[in-house]
Amino acid sequence: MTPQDLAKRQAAEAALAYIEPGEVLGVGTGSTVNLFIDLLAERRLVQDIKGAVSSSNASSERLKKIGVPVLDLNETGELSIYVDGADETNPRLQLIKGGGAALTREKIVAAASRKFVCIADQSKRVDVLGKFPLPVEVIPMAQSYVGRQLVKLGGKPKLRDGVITDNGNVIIDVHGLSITNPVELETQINLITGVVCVGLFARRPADVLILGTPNGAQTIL
Ligand code: ABF
Repeated sequence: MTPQDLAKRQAAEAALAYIEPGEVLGVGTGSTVNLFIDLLAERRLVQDIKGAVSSSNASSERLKKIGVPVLDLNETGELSIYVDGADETNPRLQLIKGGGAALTREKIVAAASRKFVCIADQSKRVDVLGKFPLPVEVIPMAQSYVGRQLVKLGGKPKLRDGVITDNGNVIIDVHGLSITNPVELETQINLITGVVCVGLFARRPADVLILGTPNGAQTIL
């Protein structure tokens, strides 16, 4: 395992403590979450959870493989916790997410969860969001129009080649941003016609951040 993978596993392991037995779990997407899912099986915790609401087809498949029932958010109602990764986090636990193209369902499940536990290796920690290109999910017919509006907001938009999301849309990655007011920018991009979802989790940041290092994990509230 590389030091970064070790750090991710440390964060994933620390997140196990937040599982509430008998509850439905919200489960995100990405390699850190994959380690979390694998640990559910390794530590024989599958029987402790009633089921999971997943943020992507990839995570759904991985959960089914270890015997966790994948449930429909419309049937479960509010969830106790949502465990997911991030591409960047600032000191206020505001995140950039969407590197895995699952941002829309991730944001939906996070919104429907009482506690969002973000698990990430320490390399994701930044002072100012934006070095990681900001993912925006867009209705295909609007990609050029949305691109022009993102330029007006100071970004350098680039269509993510060869990617269609689980919802059938495209992703525009916005480069060159230094996001000093994440809530304002999230609102501005949300208002652009044709935008489905922006990968800024600032209006609803993480409630707990578990930052993994190769030697352990630091929990930030
Ligand atoms: C997911 O976690 C995405 O929003 C984000 O891109 C990803 C981070 O990936 P990894 O855990 O593989 O670093 O929720």
